[in-house]
Amino acid sequence: MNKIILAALLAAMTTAVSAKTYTFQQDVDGYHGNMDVTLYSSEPDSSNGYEQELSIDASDSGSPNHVLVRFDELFGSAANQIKAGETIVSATLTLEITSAGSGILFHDMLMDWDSASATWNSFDEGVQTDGVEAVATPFLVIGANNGDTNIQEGRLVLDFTEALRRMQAGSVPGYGWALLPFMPNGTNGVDFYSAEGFELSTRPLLTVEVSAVPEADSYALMLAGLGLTALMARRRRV
Ligand SMILES: [Ca+2]
Ligand SMILES: [Ca+2]
Ligand SMILES: [Ca+2]
Repeated sequence: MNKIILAALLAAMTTAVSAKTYTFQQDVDGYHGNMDVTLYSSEPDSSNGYEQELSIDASDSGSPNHVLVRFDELFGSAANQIKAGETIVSATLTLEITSAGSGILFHDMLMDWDSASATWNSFDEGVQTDGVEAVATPFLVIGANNGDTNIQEGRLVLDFTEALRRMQAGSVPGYGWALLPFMPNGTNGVDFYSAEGFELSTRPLLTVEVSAVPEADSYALMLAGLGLTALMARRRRV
């Protein structure tokens, strides 16, 4: 193959790969797929999906709290959805922490749930990391197993690149994440604004950067162009 043509083709392909950033935040730009709820062992049958803040705590006045968070409708063909064939370059989850505290262990959920009905008892003593309700190993751990202020108030940005890649690959069912306290000493609760946070800008924010590769037909078009160029080059030589 002619080296100049090859260089031109590679340049065209490189230009065609473009970066794009999607953001998902409840009720912002038409997105409504974020759900979250605190499961209180102290109120085992009450559903609290409407609350403006969520709380992860090993001992909230003696009783643990678990939190569930999920983002649905991330993948699809709509303008503000991650398309098939787009490669996830990076992803972050931003939380607005309202009560500093011990820490959080993040686990992929394996059991389906809804924020309108999930309770401590509907999950049978909250969420177990048993490979049935949630994946055993946390994919992200922040803070420490003590009652200190390890997580500060304010904006917390977490690397969720692999979490989003697992969702896109379908290696997790897409039921979001369990946010669990360190047991038994994570007694300083970490609170943050929920999908119902009064100010939209304080709600959980998922930011996903992708690189978009050209569709198969645009490659075909480029190859057809290349073939034509090669043919013309050969004719000129005769
Ligand atoms: Ca909620
Ligand atoms: Ca359970
Ligand atoms: Ca606290």
